[in-house]
Amino acid sequence: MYRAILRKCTVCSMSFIILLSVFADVNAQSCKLFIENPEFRNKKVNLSVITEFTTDSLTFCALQCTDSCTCFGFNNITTTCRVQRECDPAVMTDDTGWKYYSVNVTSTHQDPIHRSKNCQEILTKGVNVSGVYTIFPWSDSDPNYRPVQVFCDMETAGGGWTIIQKRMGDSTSFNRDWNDYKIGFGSPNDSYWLGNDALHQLTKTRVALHVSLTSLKLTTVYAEYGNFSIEDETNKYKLHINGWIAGTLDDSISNTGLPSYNLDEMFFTTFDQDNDMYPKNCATSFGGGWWFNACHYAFLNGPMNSVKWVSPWNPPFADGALINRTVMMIKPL
Ligand SMILES: [Ca+2]
Repeated sequence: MYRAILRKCTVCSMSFIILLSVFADVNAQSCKLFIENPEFRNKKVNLSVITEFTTDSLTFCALQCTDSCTCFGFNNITTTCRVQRECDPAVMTDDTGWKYYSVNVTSTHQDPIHRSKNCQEILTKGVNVSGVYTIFPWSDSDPNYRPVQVFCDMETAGGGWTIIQKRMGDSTSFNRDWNDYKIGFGSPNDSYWLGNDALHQLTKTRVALHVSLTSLKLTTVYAEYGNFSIEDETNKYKLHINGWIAGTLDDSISNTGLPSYNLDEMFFTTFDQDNDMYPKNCATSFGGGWWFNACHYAFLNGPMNSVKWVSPWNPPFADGALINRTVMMIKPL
């Protein structure tokens, strides 16, 4: 189905300042490309507004431009989206932060964001704003081919990071079954797990892993590893991780000093599939899927805002009730 959608997409050019192409209207099997109108910068158009709402995602805003919409405005200061029937410069007023995008119907070249395999590719195509983007981890000849929505961090340590795990509060449970972890769950705008199948695909070539934890006092600490990969489902998404290369956190995952807590070479375990080295099931005992040994000193998927979240990253975090947010992200080396 997705391949059919792609072929219906307009082939696009990169003539102006920014291109934003989205899988708008997946159900309607169409694809739109938008071009920014520089003359509308820091202006707000005051007629023909279909809807206005708050969002921090430019992509999500673009997705709302369907049917009678020919242009939309996005204000990254007030995080406001305006979907409009038309954008008439005769009725605009000064208002800081707005950019306007129009549907492009005349372009002839390949759109740059489409078909990007990961956030690093999107960055190298000149898009350097953090946010939600669509990536294509699989080639279009692969039977698993599908677009995947991710949050790209374009700022930390040079940018180009594809976020594979993000936790922003307790709205999304991470105590999920095998299939949920296989496919992925949650929302890239909020908390999510990318999905183990996509993670396998994205780590077939060498990537770095950047893990960060933010405390309740909003202090962020991190660890970075130079080798991170996940095998496929046949091999139970076996983890390979080593090569701590930087960070304000010590290595609590690959070489902890306690062999039964080292997670390198471990299989993935969920409450409904026990592949760990513990007589019981670590995922059941600790409340989330992970590459447990027997069991762990590092576990990013525990029950948020709870003392039941044991050793998110120990030391210094022996207790998950101290954690405000977490991020795991990868980038090709
Ligand atoms: Ca077990």
